[in-house]
Amino acid sequence: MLKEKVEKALIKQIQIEEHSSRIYMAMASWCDFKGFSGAAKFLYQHSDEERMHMTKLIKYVNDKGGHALLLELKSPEAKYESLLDVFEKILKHEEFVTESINELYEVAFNEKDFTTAQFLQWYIEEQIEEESVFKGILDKFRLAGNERGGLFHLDKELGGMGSGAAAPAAQ
Ligand code: OFO
Repeated sequence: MLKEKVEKALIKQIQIEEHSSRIYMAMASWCDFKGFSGAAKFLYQHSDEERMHMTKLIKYVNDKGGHALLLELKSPEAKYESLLDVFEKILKHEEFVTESINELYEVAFNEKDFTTAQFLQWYIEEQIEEESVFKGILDKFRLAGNERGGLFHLDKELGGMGSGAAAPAAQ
């Protein structure tokens, strides 16, 4: 049985993962609208992955005797200055998610819930991988500069990339 404090912290993380999925969906939609079809494809896929992260947490909470509730979500931002702006915001958001996973891990550990701490290892590794993928993409932006041709190739490359993380088994 999950301790109340741990259950509450897991539910907050469910909200964050669901919100991440919506943020990336909104970004994918903006890219699609602006004609960045490669980036749109990459971000639609990334949105699906965040949804899987949410589902994995929901199933875990319910399996452990808790009740995984879905909390209210804010509307994601709908307009971006540029494709670079989109990817800078993604990295910032992922850094926020990493912090939140670390805090959740701390709650589980302090409550001596080592099963949950173990479960969260997957998310810790996932965040390392995602931050590295998005830092790599921002490096490519720097190399491409502001030229139209560079941006065109970058968009094409994004369309051929997986979004960086293997989809988790939704237990
Ligand atoms: Fe859920 O992995 Fe990023 O945010």
